[in-house]
Amino acid sequence: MKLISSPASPFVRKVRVVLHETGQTADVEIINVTTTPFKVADEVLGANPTGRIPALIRPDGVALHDSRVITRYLDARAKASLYPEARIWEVLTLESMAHSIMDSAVLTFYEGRFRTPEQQSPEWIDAQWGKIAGALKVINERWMSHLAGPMDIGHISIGCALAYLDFRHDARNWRQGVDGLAEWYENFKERDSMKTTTPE
Ligand SMILES: N[C@@H](CCC(=O)N[C@@H](CS)C(=O)NCC(=O)O)C(=O)O
Repeated sequence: MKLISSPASPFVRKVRVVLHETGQTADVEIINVTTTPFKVADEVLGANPTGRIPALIRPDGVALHDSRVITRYLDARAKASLYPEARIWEVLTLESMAHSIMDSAVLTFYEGRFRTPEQQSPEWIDAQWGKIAGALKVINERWMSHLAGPMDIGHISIGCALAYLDFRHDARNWRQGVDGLAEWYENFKERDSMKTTTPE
């Protein structure tokens, strides 16, 4: 299989962490591409008409996207139980919250990278950060017992979202006021799957 990738993408990283955690790294060739919302790489468009990464090309040539579909496919392929039936709605909600954090964080980064200073909106950037901060507060208040339990896709998604905040939005100091979550992440980031997928 081929994974259309970029090391900096938190969505790609999530897929790569799942590959490591489920013992499937040898089955996938990582194809790193340079792609932006304005200039989408051909390999990306060929695999995903909406021009986003990651996309996973299966041996039969079928391309899967987005990252949530890919990780669910990989979990089923490895029978890894990252989507436990007994708590599936909680797991999917936690995964969704992590994706909302990643969406806001990526869009905020794009605002600075791809738009001119005149086009950039500080109000919009603050609103995006407000969504992130609100989600972190709720996770810290209500989800720590889940995060203390056996690892599922929720843990991996939150771990990759927090890693991206460190990577692109370090100056925002997301740890402030969410001590439990910050402490949890200090352990999570030491996993081999996280260390080996750290963007340079
Ligand atoms: N919901 C998608 C989001 C993927 C996504 O936004 N990827 C970014 C890279 S981090 C991208 O390809 N952006 C290009 C664009 O928005 O045109 C997923 O989970 O795979």
